Amino acid sequence: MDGFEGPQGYSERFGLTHVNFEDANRQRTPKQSAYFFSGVIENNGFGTPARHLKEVAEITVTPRTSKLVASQVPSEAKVVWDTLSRQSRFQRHKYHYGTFPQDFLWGVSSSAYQIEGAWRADGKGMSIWDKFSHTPGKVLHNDNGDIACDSYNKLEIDIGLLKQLKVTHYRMSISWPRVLPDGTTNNINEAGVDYYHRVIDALLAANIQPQVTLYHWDLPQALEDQGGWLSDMVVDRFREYADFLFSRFGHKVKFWITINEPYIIALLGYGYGSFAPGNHDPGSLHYVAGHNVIKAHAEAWHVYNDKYRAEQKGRISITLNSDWAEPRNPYKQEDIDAAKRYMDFFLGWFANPIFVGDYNEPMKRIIRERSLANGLDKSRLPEFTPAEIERIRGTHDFFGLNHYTSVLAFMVISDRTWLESGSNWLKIAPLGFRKLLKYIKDEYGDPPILVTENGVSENGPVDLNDEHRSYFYENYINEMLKANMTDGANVIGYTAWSLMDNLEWASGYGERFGLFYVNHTNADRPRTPKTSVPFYTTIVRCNGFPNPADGPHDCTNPLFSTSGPISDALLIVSKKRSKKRRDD
Ligand code: GBH
Repeated sequence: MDGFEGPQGYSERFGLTHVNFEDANRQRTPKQSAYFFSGVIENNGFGTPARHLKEVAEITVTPRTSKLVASQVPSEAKVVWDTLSRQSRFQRHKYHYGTFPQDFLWGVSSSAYQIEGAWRADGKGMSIWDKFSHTPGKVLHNDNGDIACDSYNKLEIDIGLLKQLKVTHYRMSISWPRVLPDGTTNNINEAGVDYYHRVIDALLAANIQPQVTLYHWDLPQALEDQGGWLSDMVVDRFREYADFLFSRFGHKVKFWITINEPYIIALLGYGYGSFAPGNHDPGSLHYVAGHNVIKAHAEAWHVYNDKYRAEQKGRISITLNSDWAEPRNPYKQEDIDAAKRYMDFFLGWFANPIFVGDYNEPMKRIIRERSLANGLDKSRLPEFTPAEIERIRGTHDFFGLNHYTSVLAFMVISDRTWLESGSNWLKIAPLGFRKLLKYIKDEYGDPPILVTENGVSENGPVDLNDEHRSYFYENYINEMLKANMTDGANVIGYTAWSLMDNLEWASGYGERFGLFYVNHTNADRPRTPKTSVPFYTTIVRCNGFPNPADGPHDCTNPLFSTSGPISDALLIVSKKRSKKRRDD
């Protein structure tokens, strides 16, 4: 039991049994480990594996008996850290059998600039990414999207890929300057409009529903020349562009996403400058850009709501990206506070105005304090007027979510035991996905959540045997199943990033996220399935992970399916692979 620990006195507790030293009777309470240890003794070891696993799984975390510091986190969502982050390693890794609701949407995603190419074809205008990628030194190897995957000319082939995947949905984006070359409805490029009609028609003919993003980062350069997202003129231009798209495509498209990842648009485009348009001003201007992105989104939503919804009967929302912040020590209040702060400044920056109303309080307070301390006379974070707050609040039909990776708070680092990928920012950490989904449920009013991106990359030599991608999809999707079945998060669909290898923005063609490999040195840009294609397809066809114990399931393709969790052997292989990539 807990006892006197030499120079540490009673502050360090080694006991299987908790002792209350403030109580005259020194009351003893067994800790969870006591039950566990007695089980080991009773079984004289670990028994048969299956039996042991089941017993351990049934141990629930008992509340701590010692006093906890009162929470400084003003959020209901902290329950995610209080519960899920304190799960035992075993509970966390437990595989979950089951399938998703019958009407679950399975998809795969891409974006215009990353795949289309045809950068000057048929009257298309320039975008900020055309200009940025043609500026030497901005993109790795000076890669650009001039040809990309040449999807502009490979419609039939790409539809074939989607059929092969058996997805029900395809998330794609429309290039604004392809349909409106100068960004305004004064000049309509009908050839560009036709192209998207052909894409959408081909999808519908194949019984695949299009999920169309209006803006996936390729702003018309003509609008950037007038200030881009730093100027509020863009709000009106975006409203007109959205109105135009609904009028032309709304009878065919029932899923709209206004804007992809405002966080990246604002911070990387206008703060760090590592993405187009390359504006470097960390501290201030990204908040201005973000402010206009939020207003533009809200205007597009209102146009649809007021003018088109009744007739077209579609759904429209925004896609936000967010890491999950895991407290480095889930029993330490400081670390939980740091995790909450990370979430407020990342997901909350955009989720709060849209799902709750106005920027969140911690962001407002911290940025104001720092701005004043720096001698500014007002906060670097712009303010919404009360009318704007109301106009923006509630402009969502679902919560579009892009999620890839997690970080450890207090210090923002990743856990070094997490598997690596082809992108240095992306560590494979399925555990964060479930928690993020539960957090969104708790923090933002239990919205229907549509996962609009999730995936993993590789770099270096081509190897079509991408076990790390199958491992990633299996485990992230399994965590999503737990969020859905165990935590009650209302997840309505899942979209894998990406259909095929494509231009990974500032990383060029060097990081490959595709289910299909694209040879970018071959003029035909041939597409070849990686081994993850049948793997993902099996999950789609099975609508999750039916328990093999319930008997054989038609959905599992005998050639490629695994009958349960991917084996540890495979895990080791992909560890080796990432080490090899580092050595290369
Ligand atoms: C998504 O962003 C994008 O929507 C999609 O277009 C993209 O292909 C996909 O992810 C994969 O990256 O250059 O090292 O500074 C996810 C958020 C934003 C993560 C940019 C990587 C660049 C890191 N991404 N970030 S770095």
